[in-house]
Amino acid sequence: MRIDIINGPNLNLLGKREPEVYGNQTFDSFFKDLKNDFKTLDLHYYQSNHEGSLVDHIQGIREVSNGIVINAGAYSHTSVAILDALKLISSPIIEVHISNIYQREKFRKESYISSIAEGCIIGLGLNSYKLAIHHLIRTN
Ligand code: CA2
Repeated sequence: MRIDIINGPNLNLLGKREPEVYGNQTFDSFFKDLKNDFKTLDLHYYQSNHEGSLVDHIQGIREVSNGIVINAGAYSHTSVAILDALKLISSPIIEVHISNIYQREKFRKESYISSIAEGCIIGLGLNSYKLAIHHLIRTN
């Protein structure tokens, strides 16, 4: 089973800035832990700060991915282009956020991606990703 984790802008800074909001583990270190926890999965990770690159990546994995875990970062709240790319995916999509976007500024409370996600896991730190993967394994 192939699962693709996709992170949007600024998530490359995880563990390096704002630890009070986003924790102190880098995503690279977390991804190593994930690969160890889910040894039987074909787990892939992609991060970009660029909207078009994220769209290209989503199009590229369309026919090979069995499940997508996406944190589009700030693009969650703005990007119709990423929404449209995700709409072309037939495998399940889980939206995740590290912080609880409902406890933050008003502009973070809406996500374009939520409308097409099978489910959303929000505010549980990096554990949001792990729970999403557990769900994909159990249900698909
Ligand atoms: O809580 C989340 O996962 C967010 O998707 C993170 C985005 C934010 O724009 C969303 O509203 C909620 C921002 C990611 C910024 O990541 C940083 C990580 C470390 C230091 C600075 C920024």
